[in-house]
Amino acid sequence: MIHTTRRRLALAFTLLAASATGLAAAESAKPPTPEPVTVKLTVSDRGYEPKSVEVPAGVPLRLEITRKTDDECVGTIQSEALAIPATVLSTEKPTVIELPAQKAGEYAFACPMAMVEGKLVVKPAGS
Ligand SMILES: [Cu+2]
Repeated sequence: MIHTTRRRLALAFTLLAASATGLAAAESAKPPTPEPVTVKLTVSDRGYEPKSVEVPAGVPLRLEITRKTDDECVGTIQSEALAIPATVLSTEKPTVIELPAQKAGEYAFACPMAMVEGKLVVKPAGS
């Protein structure tokens, strides 16, 4: 009797191990998440530099924004198109804003009063 129970347990463990292996295989078969593309921007009272940046579609983006102005409004960035809420930029070090992969198109960003404006031009992959 005990012997049978042990066998059943052993079988259960074997099945468990097999399904875990199957899961691991499915996991590694998934395409790797692409590395984010870093976009470096500077904002001063003259505006964003560069004013327009081309990035590839379908890869996460990492905005690194250096603030060179004490102006409170210009020192704040927001974008409805990119779903960036009003974000006060650091004057000490670049502010990093992570964005998910975007579809091809143009995405504007600006300070809250739109005194300075810039845009991301997202190009279809392979173009
Ligand atoms: Cu402004």
